[in-house]
Amino acid sequence: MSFKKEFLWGGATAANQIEGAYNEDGKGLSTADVITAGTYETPRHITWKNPKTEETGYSELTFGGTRVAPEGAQPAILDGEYYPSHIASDFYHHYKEDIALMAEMGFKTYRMSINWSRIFPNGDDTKPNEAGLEFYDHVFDELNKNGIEPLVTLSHYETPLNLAIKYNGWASRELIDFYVNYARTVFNRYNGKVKYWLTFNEINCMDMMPFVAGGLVDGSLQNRAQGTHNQFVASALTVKLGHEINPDFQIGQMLAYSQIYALTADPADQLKAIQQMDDTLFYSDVQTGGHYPNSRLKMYEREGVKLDDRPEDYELLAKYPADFLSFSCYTSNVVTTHNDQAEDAGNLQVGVKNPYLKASSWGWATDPYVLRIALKTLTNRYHKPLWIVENGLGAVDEIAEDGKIHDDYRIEYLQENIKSMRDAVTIDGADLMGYTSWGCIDLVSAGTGEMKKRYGYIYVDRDNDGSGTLNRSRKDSFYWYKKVIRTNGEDL
Ligand code: BGP
Repeated sequence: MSFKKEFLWGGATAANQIEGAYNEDGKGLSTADVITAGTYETPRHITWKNPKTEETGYSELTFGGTRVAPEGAQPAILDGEYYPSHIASDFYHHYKEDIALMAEMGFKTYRMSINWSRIFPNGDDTKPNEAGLEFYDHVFDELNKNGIEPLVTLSHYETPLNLAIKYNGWASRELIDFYVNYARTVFNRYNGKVKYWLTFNEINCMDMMPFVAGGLVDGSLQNRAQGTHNQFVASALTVKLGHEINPDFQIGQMLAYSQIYALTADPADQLKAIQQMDDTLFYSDVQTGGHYPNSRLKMYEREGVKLDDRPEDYELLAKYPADFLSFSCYTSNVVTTHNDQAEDAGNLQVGVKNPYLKASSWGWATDPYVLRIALKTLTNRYHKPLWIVENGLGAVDEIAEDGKIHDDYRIEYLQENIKSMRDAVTIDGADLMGYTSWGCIDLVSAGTGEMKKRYGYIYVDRDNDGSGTLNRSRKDSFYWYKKVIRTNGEDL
């Protein structure tokens, strides 16, 4: 037997990419709701409206320490542009049907996020929005009825927009209290319904997408460093709080893991690869060990970054590490100092083309060893239980003449990746809690805002421009994954 009996097989999504219903039942706007082109970039402007005076306006997104919108104004959607998150896959109205399909596949767990802006529409409200809380009651009840254990991300690119506009997002220490208050509200409300939690999705992504991941209107290095520090502290406080509310809660940290290889044996390339891995692992180093590595402190010193920190921050970090370390991992990347030998990988991630690997249409290389290497690296460095909470292939799916989707390319990717993960467990002894592949139901891509970059076992009839019936159907990979779960990963 390769995987433990209670291994948690399932799939993963995020509220802003699947739910839709962006302004229903009292929900406020989140950072994701104002991304039109669906890129990680900060939008050019934010629109606002004063509910009392009806005055509306646009504000250029530059944040000079003052409010972007006038006092009393609220973020608002004013024009007719297309925002992918607004309807997305409409899980908000299809959740029963979707959970039934997950149950049919045999899911043991479902990773989802609570949309912070559904619970606290402005982020700094004194009272939560009851209708938002009720929606997740229904979702968790439905999951529990179907024997599916929820794994809930508290923050997955859903920072209330008001917090971005008013406080420059996570650059402000005030966000720590708002977030912990939100965590307290949902921990108390769903105590008994949810056991597994994640504090911040891909905590290391603030550098790449400061607005979406950190609510930073001004994403300078200083603000990104401070935003990250504030999220570390908020995460530790949340672990402390969660265990006080229910000692059985399992609260994890979450890292975007991409393996970096050196293109050549030139030590300069090797050093570059090590340095980039250190940049990624800095986040889990702090969240696990409680202190900043010297190389990071030196970099801050060189760049003139000054953290607004307190001695008690570090006590908290050391005392309340997460219970487990979860991570996303899709691909690997290559770096080199030899520009003449480098061929652009053509993807969102840093890097150079790997001559040994084939890549997806979006340039993400399929690496049959990456999960094993990731699990080995994280095990050796942290000795913690691990959970792969995102992995998968984004691809264009065509409907064949028989009306079905024959996604053998997806099955092939997943077979290679699950084999690699199985080797990490059986050969290297990684302590792996579960595997939730990304986008088990087709959803909006975070990187491009497209629907056509699909990851799902379940097809959703919706196109890039927002057309489509939203009907669900089973792809070939649906039946394949069902078999994988039934045999606990033995029959791939
Ligand atoms: C991760 C995010 C997810 C998801 C995934 C795939 O970074 O946590 O939200 O979207 O990447 O990326 P993309 O949607 O760009 O294909």
